[in-house]
Amino acid sequence: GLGEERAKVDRMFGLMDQFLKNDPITLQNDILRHVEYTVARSRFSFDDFEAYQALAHSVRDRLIERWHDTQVHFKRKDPKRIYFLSLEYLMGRFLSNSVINLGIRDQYADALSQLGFEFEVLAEQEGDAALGNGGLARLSACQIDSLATLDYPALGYGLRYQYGLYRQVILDGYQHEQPYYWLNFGNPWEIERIHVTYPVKFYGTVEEEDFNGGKRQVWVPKETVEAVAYDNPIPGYGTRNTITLRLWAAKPSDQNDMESYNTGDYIDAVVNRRTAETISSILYPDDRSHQGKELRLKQQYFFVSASLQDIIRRFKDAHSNFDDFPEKVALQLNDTHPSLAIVEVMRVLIDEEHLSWSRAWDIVCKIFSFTTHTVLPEGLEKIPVDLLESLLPRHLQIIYDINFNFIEKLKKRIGLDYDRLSRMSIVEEGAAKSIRMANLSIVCSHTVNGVSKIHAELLKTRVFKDFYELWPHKFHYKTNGVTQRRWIVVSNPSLCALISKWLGTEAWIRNLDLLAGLQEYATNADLHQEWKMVRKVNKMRLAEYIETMSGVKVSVDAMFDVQIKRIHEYKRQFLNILGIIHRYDCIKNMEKNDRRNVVPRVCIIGGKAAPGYEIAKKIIKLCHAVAEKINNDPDVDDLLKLVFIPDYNVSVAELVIPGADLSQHISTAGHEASGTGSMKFLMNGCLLLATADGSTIEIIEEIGADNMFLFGAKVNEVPVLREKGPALKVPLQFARVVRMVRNGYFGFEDYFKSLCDSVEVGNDFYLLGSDFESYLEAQAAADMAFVDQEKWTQMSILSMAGSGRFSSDRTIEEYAEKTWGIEPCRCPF
Ligand code: Z16
Repeated sequence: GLGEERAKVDRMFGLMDQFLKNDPITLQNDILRHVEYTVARSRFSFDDFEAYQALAHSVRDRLIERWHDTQVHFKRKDPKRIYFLSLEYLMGRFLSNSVINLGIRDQYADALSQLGFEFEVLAEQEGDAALGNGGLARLSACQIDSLATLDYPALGYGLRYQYGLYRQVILDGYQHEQPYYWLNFGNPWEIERIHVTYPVKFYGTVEEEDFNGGKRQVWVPKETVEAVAYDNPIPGYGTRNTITLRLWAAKPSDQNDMESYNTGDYIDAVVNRRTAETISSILYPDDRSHQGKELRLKQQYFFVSASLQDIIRRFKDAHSNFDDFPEKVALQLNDTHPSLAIVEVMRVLIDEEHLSWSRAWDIVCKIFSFTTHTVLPEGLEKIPVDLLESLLPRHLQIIYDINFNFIEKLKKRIGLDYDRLSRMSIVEEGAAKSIRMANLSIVCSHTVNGVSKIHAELLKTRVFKDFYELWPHKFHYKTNGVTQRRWIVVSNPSLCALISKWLGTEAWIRNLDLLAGLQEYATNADLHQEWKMVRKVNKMRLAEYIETMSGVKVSVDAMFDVQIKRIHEYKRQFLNILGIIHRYDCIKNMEKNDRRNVVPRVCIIGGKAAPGYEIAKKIIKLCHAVAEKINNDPDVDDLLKLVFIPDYNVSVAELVIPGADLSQHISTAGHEASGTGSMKFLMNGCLLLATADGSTIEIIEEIGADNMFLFGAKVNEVPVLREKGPALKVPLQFARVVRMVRNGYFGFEDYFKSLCDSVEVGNDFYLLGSDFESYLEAQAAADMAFVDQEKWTQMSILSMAGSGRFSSDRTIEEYAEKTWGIEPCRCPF
């Protein structure tokens, strides 16, 4: 019986130690064994990539061991679990992060060097796991790392796209997208679970059926696709806990086509089966526009249905009463992308588990929490009703019922204010009826979180004002954070060593607040010297990369000024480029003698544009056109360089961020929900040039405005400025640099016309013109500070020392305590 089983597991736990040893000899044997038997190359002859593969498999074995122990432990303790639902994860490379979190990086490095290999070189063989677009997806990855490190009983669910985010290739300065078929060379970091599969159904009709003397609705689906689990073990740092990131892949199901086989249509039937796989094959590359495509809706439901079957199966293994569900299960919706989960839980509880509507609704209202990542209305997802009706007819009915109940209750609270009722309705009426996924998520979640303080303010006063007034208790925020394991320990090993040396401990890797201990050394001459050394080495590495990627030679004595993030009008890369043009123009118009006073700069821009986002693509082209002119102008020489780094992704970020002196976060105030890039730069001692937007506002509170270069209109000034329209004051210098672009100074004047139009007075929605003067002032202040290297170094140290609050560990602890109600569950040993 159960008791016996328990006793057996207890006995095994007692006996268990690590099976796998980590001394250099064992590791060498292990790697060579994998070369020969896993990679199937001769152990006397293999190249760097094959060495990487063998090394990865050796690490994988160690991950699996701890992962098994953690799963057994969770199962025995049966704690309340957090299920993190996200359609996107930007994990980047696994190797370095894994060995560091496992605590065996140095052992591997030793073992490899005795075999004649360098760990770093092999680590670079790995391609990024790029199953997401931008900040939202990288946030999921950072949070997963924190969930593992803090011992939370967590499981992340996602989709195993075969095509990750496209590879950006630049031809003649234009962006081209190439498919990124990342599984080409195998993926040692996942474990295919051929027995963990669930059928996912689509289409069909809803029929009425007799039931218990009454009637009930049943869904008769028409198509079935099989979901197969791929588990990615996620090791925590400084703990044995290793949690699961479970990604679903779509496979054809045998339930569909029995009939066609019988009718002799064998070939067509087999060809048709393959279309099932397209569901999980491609990541949508738009980070916020939603086109209402059927395939996207299929992906969302496929994801939701498989994850919930898995969650409910796990619950039922140990429990028989669904009233206990909220004590064991918390579901986190990462944006609205997985919000069909709400409807699916209702459907399963009512139609399959035969709970009453009100019991099911009670449960739903206790388990979901929702985090939103935007303030832009175009970022809010809507699903066309006719799409839902054909793909998921029963779900549409349930949404209507939820909405009906909601609106009836609402009428009792607010009366017949039809404007407000229609704004708050889950269903948007109109020519093309649609479902507002944000409204659905708010109505059915117990908590709605924003991602920074200002973001939550905007949600409460603008975007979701109506809902806030109805349910003020639901609205909260958890300021985003990033993991210091990847963004310092993995990506900046020399800074990591320096911090540990000066703090006299490595404890900051699990408790980032300890960085504040460096504040007292901010003017220490020895620290300054070591600090500058570390920074210089990182800049040299970046300079080398720039030269190989773009052929441009840059001086490491120049200020490295970086803006890397998705290309968006609201992020204002165009403002950055216009500032660079202004700088160029000034240098050109200067007396030769005065040029000695110019602070040399290397301006670095990188980022992807959504394939259909015309203006964003023009910004990329402009960057190249301007770079071409500046970089080849002998008048300018080393005083100014501009480089575009192609194919920006997680591993490029790991290389660029440690080498940056200054980074730009210059969104129009009120548009960046949080921004997480700034936190990574801060941790690496890079100074920020920024607007008071998103989490920058909280960064100011931590490190002080004196240690940053702030500029631009404030959140509350933006609507006032927009109000002014054509009467808005714009500096002459701005008109001048825009005119240079417009008149073909950099060529391609026809192509750049619409870009220039977008910032003309009266049309300048993102207020580039009205912020320009103050932007130039902030840039001048940065130049001034850079000249005084002691001052700069002090600001740099204080930036890093003040970054403790922006660890995702802090974010996750807040979620765990305030939103999810979960506790750590630490695997023994
Ligand atoms: C995304 O990356 C974000 C918002 C959104 O609606 C869609 C995508 Cl793909 C970003 C925000 O723009 C950024 O401010 C924030 O830091 C990030 O999500 C994580 O919360």
